[in-house]
Amino acid sequence: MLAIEKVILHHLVMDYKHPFVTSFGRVEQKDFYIIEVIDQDGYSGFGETEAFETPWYTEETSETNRHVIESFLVPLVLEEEISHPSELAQRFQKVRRNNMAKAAVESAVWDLYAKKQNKPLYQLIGGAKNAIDVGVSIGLQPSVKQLLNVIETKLAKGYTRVKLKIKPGNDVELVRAVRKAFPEIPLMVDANSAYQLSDIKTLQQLDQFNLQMIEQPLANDDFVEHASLQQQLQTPICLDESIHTYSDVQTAIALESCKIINVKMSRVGGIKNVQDIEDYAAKNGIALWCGGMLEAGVGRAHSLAIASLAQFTLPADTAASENYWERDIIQPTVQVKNGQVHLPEKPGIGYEIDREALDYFSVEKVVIEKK
Ligand code: OSB
Ligand code: MG
Repeated sequence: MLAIEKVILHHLVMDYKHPFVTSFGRVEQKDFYIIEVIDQDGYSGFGETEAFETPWYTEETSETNRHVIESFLVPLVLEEEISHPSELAQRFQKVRRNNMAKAAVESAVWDLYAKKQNKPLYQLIGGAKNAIDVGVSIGLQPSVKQLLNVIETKLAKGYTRVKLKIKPGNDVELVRAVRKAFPEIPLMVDANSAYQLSDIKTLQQLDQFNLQMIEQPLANDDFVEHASLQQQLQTPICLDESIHTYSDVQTAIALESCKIINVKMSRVGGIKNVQDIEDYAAKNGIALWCGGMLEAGVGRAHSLAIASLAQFTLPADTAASENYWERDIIQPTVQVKNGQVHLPEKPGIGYEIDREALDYFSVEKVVIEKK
């Protein structure tokens, strides 16, 4: 039994080394919370809020995460003991949506539980491998020349697949230039919902570039239109923003809206929901892979754990710490060698929290104790 006695919200602000630009906007810093859950025996588990400061990617923001966690989720965690972290998804169901808030707390409890079991989290959740193939997601660049340079640097670091962000006006010719410079690399594109079905002529032109997939071309609730687009495209469609729940996965598979799903632990509300989705995807032969939220080290460690599940067969967007940060908040930091991250074998997320770094980036600390 876990009896959580105290929850600390470490409010941090960290600057990215480089701004990350997508079709929906630009991210320059991460203003977020590390959730620390502490139990009666003094063990700590850690989770990370992954919403951005603006609601362009999903409806959640860092501030809504804090509100929902502080006012609703922490009381639900403190009110009753927990026999297993997989119970929390059910306990949190009375709070509608707010998946990123739920995931931050739920994943912290999984870390705590795994530490008490003295097991690496990836093993506890049934991970099937201890080395993760890693690709890199590259934001929109000011020019094609700069983009080609960035790709060159990333390939030199060993990443096994390159993902390009696209948007209307920065698509066919951009991908053509990249393909010309790098004819053989595993390549994919991500539109972050920037297109409509009426843009089909443009999207069909991407079929000539041998892309692994095109991620989220249409709006986040366009299951029917994605299905129609997929019928008229050779390139597999991968859904990202559309998938928030198990039933979204059922809908996407039933309608044939995609062939591949990008799973983010935070977007689907935690690790238990990832396990359920993985189970369903395996039964239905849908390939999964682990996406990224430009997380700091704690969220990234959780992402890497889910990327170890058997149905996650394509390279993850879990680049190394140094891809984002001058200084990360875990020790060791995430390293990519020969295109892979080797999962740490220590208990829980397997990376230590760098308490000095946590203090360095901290702007506020909210402590909530069991009454
Ligand atoms: O669509 O996967 C996405 C970054 C911010 C918001 C959405 C997305 C992304 C990425 C980067 O593609 C993934 C990463 O490097 O963490
Ligand atoms: Mg995406």
